[in-house]
Amino acid sequence: MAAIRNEIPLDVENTAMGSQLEALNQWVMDVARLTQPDRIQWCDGSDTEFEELVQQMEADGTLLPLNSETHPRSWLHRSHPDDVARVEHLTFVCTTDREDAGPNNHWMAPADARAKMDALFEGCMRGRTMYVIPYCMGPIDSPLSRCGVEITDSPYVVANMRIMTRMGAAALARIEREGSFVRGLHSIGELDPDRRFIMHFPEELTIQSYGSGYGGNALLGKKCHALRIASHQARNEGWLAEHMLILGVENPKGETHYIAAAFPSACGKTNLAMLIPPEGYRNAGWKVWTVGDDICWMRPGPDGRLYAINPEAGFFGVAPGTSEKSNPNALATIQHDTIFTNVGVTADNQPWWEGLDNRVPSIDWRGNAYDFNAGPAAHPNARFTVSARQCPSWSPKAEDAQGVPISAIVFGGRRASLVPLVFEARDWTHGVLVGAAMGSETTAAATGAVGVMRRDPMAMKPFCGYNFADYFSHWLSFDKPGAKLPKVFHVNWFRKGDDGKFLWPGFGENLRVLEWMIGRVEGKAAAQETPIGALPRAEDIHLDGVALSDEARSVLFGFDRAGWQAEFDSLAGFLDEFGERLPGALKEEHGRIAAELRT
Ligand code: SAT
Ligand code: MN
Repeated sequence: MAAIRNEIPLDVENTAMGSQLEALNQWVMDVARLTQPDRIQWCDGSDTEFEELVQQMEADGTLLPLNSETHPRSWLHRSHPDDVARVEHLTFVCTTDREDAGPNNHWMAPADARAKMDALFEGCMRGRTMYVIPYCMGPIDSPLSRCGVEITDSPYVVANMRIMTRMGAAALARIEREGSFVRGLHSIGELDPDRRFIMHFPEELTIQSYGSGYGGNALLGKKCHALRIASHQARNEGWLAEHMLILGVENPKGETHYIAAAFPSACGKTNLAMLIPPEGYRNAGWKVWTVGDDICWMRPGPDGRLYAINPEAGFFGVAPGTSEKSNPNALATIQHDTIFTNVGVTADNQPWWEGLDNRVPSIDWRGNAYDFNAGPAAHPNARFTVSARQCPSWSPKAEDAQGVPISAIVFGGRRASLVPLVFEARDWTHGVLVGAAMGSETTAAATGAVGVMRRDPMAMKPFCGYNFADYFSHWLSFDKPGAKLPKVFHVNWFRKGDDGKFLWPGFGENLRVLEWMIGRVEGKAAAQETPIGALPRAEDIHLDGVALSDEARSVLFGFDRAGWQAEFDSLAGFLDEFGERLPGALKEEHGRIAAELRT
């Protein structure tokens, strides 16, 4: 222990130390005893601290500076080639009772998990610096926000957490005031896939992550805290922690409706959140405002509506596919002060990825000379980390302590067949079933096969920190007297035609679908009732200027009864996995629609 130089800024060293900071200090000391770092650095979130970290990472090659004329203060980080995505098979929820984690999670008994992790963490920070990162998820003065402290031995994690959260002195002050915080312990360890675990102890508000330096495995404020642990807190405290973007749609009259939308990872949440209206809409005065691109915390306000905040302060977005066409706002956002992970670079050292433009890169994400036949220049899950404030469409309401009122909740996934462009749930209970029934083809955001259809309720399969059956009950519980709940919709931007091509143009044109939803919320837009919900006919949506084939029209706005019967049969099997714990109301809703489909 003599080797540890404890650099505690702020009041912690003084007698004014609050009891919560004492508890924090004690935990930090316990972790230091276990992990044996050479030094401890308490992060204050300042510019100076960031500059020093960057200098050190430039010196040791962790960060490679990019072209400073085209991309000032931007860097490339190459992760270990075996450490490029979330590892769901190594992610555990460790509740006392296995049933509390549910069939949707990998489970380990807390004592076993602790023993396993203690053995991994023992002495793992020798020769390294241990960083203590106090952070706040959500606007620093919002009652909806929650704090945490991440301890890590990765300066790359510190730099990313500084962008993704409100990190440093203000968060520490809130922790002292509030008393409770989520404890996250992280070490990159040896970056050995066989010595890698992401453990959650929701009952203790604790996270332990070892052996990965990548994204959701390592930036513990994100999926581990803001979804897995927060979903558990939210259930106890009467709110919702969801894998949703939040956007505001402003109409030409200057009225703004906020929409929260759940899609699995790498299904276009960032693109939708930063949508630029098609030209005709732009000229008429429509605007889209970005509040968040990945996570949404919502709770009922005094007027009975759901109010939402984005707990994050930055975007950890998928780079491949991001272009002037798909997402001009994202591209504008990442022109400076951005950390790129696992992208390729051009001969003049600009970041490059598939889908950006037609230049030919010179070096791939592993650092090898680019060879078209050797695979993509950027890893399919390559990412950018950037402050949300740099986004041209960043909403002035995004920092609002009270959050924004939600008019509509949207569920969606990648479905090549069956599922139409959009439909509206009949009521809240039906909406919960629509969310629970979500399915999507898997993407590169997690390791494993890509393109396999799996059930991903509310896009929370990898992120719900407790039994899905209880989660569905929690969702249903919001429907109570006085509640003014949002309307619930389902969308599918990914429907394919017989030729295997997407039928809907997507991107900015998706505003047409959002406009129809708002029309439904305001009681102005028409639809046709079907057993699965209210579907717009092609004439109910403004499609002027969109070239759609007859096939596209009939499929995107069509209802395939036989196909839906089969879907509901398969859904019954999925719901049965939750046994007796599944809320009866959901089972009844399923039965009601299944019966309607048969008549
Ligand atoms: O790596 S992350 O979990 O942060 C990204 C994602 O899967 O959405
Ligand atoms: Mn996500």
